[in-house]
Amino acid sequence: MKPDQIKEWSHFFLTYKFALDEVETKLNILNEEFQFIHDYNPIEHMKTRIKTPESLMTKLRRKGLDISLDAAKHHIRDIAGVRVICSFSTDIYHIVEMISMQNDVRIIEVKDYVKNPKPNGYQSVHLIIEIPVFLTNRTEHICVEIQIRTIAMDFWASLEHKIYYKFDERVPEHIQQQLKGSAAMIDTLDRQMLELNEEVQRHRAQAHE
Ligand code: 0O2
Repeated sequence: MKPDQIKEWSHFFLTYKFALDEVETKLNILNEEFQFIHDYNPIEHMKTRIKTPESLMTKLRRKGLDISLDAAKHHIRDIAGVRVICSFSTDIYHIVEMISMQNDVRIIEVKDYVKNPKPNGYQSVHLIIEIPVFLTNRTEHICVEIQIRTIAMDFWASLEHKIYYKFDERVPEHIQQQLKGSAAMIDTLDRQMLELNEEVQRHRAQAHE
C-alpha cells in the first residue's frame, strides 16, 4: 500500500474510533442519570472494539466486496462495536429505548436474538445505529454496532465463540446440543435473577412506605 493510502485508511479507522467514543459517552451518561433517578444502574459494564484492518479485509472478501474505503463504509456496519452488559434482561430494553430516544441517533436495524434466539441458542439484542461525527472540515455519519445482553448471556456467548473457533467452525453435534442446553439454563437463570430482583425492589419500596 502507498503512504497516501495508508494515511486514508488510518483516517477512516480514526472516524470509527470517534464514533465509538461518542457512543460510549452517551451510554455512560444514560447509565449515570438512570442511577441517579432510579438508584440502580442498568449497565453492568461495557466493552468497545474497532475491527482490526485484517478482520475488516477478511469480512470484505467473505462478502465478495472490493477492498476499498467505499465498500467498507457502505457495507460493513460493525467496524465499530460496543458490547453492553446488563444484570437483568429487562435492562436490555431500557437501554434500547433510551438510545432510540436520542435525536442524533438513527436506528438502522434492530436484531432481537433475545425474543428470537439463534438456532444455536445465542441471545443478545443487536442495534446498528448511525451517529454524526463532527470532524475539522465536515460531518461524517458513522455506523456503530451495539450488542446488548445480560452477564449470563455474555458468559455463554464468550464460551461459544471460543468453541466455534477451536473447532474451526465445525463444532461436533454433541457439543452443539450441550451448548443449546446451556443456553436454555441461561434463560432460566436470567428469569430467576429478574424475579429475585423484583422481589428485592418490592421489599425496598415497602420499607420506604
Ligand atoms: P466478531 O469477531 O465478534 O466481530 P453481519 O455483521 O451483518 O455481516 P450477521 O451474522 O448477519 O453478520 O450479523 P449479526 O447476526 O448481527 O452478528 C454480528 C455479531 O454478533 C458477530 O460478529 C458476533 O460478535 C455476534 N454473534 C452473532 N451470532 C453469534 C453466535 O451465534 N455466537 C456468538 N458467540 N456471537 C455471535 P462477527 O463479525 O461474527 O464476529
